[in-house]
Amino acid sequence: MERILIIGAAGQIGSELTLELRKIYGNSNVFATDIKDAQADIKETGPFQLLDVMDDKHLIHFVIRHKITQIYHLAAVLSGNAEKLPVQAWHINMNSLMNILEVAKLVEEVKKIFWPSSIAVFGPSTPKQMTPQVTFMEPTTVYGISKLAGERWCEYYFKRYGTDIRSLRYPGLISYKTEPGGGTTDWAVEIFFEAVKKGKYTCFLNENTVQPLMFMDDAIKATISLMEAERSKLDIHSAYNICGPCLSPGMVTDSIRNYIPDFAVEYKPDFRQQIADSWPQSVDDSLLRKNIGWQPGFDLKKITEIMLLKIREKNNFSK
Ligand code: AKB
Repeated sequence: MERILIIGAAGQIGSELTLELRKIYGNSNVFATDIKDAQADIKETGPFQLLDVMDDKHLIHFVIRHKITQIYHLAAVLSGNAEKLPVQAWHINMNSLMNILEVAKLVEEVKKIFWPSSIAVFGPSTPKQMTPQVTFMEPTTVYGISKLAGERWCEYYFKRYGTDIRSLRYPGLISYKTEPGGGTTDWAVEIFFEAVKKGKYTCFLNENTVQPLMFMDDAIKATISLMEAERSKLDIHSAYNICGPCLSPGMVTDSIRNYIPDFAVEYKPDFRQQIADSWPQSVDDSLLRKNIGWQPGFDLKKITEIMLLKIREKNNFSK
């Protein structure tokens, strides 16, 4: 029987992944934790506890006490926020991962770990279109450097200690349940919320900046499939490329205008423009497709319909 620990259960991915994992493994077997309070559905459907992944002693006690067999470590300082406090962001992103890797090494019952990487591992010298799985990686952001170092550490623990760590280089994730905070792809969520709430949006990237994105349901499906895949089928023990639709703010604006014709968008690029310009515009995820049969199910049209509908429901807007 699996007993799963989620770190970062109140965040954008955790708030949805926790509920999906509870459906599969049973509510009482999925332990949601975060350093902040979680949404009511997370607390009402199963165990929730405040836990700081930086506190290694508390972490290892928690894992032993609850007989944890799998850990999903989702907590991180994202790209935009990390540039504001680089040393602190490095400390949090790296030391939290090292704490998890050490727990997995020391506690025999822990069999598998999921830790997200990101398209931020790539940099200006990386080919921008259909970025290959293995390529130049010279990230210029502290978040990207921490994710790339994290990938190397994951592979190191796999080779040296046999630790079973699985990871995806997530693109920007689009979701309506919990908004992201401090990333360079946050516009792809904000734009839908502002369209519904205000009918206008000021975008921090320029109109034609294309970024690899993905709808949250696809990200959750890929994550669980990767974790359930037979280890012998996996060629990668650092992190797999993964990609959904590749979109610019202009393309998303046009799609929203099919439903809200007078939606007004202004472009005021800030420091995140330079980060976006250093990242890929599309990513080759053929190895993940081959290894676990991955395929995205949501294109821009579907994403727009669902986002607008769900945000209206959430805000009790009838328009
Ligand atoms: C960010 O923008 O920092 C994240 C990411 C692509 O990892 N959404």
